[in-house]
Amino acid sequence: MEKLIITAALTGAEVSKEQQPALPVMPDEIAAAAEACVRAGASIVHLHARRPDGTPTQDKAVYREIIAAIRARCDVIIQVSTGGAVGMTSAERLAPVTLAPEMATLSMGSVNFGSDVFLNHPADMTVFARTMREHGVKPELEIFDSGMLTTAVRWIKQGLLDPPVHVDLVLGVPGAMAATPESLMFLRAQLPAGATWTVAGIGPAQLPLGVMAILLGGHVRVGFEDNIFFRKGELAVSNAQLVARIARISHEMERPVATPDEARAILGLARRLNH
Ligand code: KMH
Ligand code: ZN
Repeated sequence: MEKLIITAALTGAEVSKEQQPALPVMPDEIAAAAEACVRAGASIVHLHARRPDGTPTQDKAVYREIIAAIRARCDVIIQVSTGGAVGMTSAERLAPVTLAPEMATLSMGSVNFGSDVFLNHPADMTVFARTMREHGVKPELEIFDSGMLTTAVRWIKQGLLDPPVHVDLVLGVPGAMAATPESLMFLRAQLPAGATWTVAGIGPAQLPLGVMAILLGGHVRVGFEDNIFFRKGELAVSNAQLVARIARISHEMERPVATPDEARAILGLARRLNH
């Protein structure tokens, strides 16, 4: 089994400092959190930007500042969000891809998202995929429901995505696929040939689905974007605390954790000279 890639989803677009006082929001906070997560075993950081007042933004200048601050502190695979926040335009969402990070997310369809709708029109999605290809950015395909995986398989056949793809199975968003072992097994059975995959369990599902992924040969995403608690009723003290627990469990299961360079090799990323 290949080494475990841990992604730290540090900030997200929805969680507030009121809900999680340790949420990193400003570029230097995000960079410090990224470094702590790398020390704990993360090899990818999934980034969302915020304005100083905490509201989400896809402003390229803010992403540039965050990425520079992270690179000044540590080596890690930078993955920017193109999901942004519900209601943003597709042009806004796409902006950080033009900074040519190593990876970016690509949502593979529309879905109810709590009391909102997370819209991903196929025409916009194809522009996202094409732009990532043009900038040498590897997409991580965000799969919130099973039809999105079917779309991914179709898009590979149509030449819109380059195999082998990397997939993130996001389970437990209210309105999308449930965070159950059965959901995970069902999706895993339909992965495109050669795909690498990670699991992002939402809320209390983060730990059990992460443990399943360790056992099944998948990879794991943790962090405040998806879950702010360490255990029931107890807030996590940091993103790194959540990373460290997954790394610890993986080590106990005799599955070593990948360094950023090892994760690059697993994901087929060419190391960039400016890292
Ligand atoms: N904030 C969600 C609406 C992504 O980063 O690509 C979408 C999201 C997915 O967070
Ligand atoms: Zn995200």
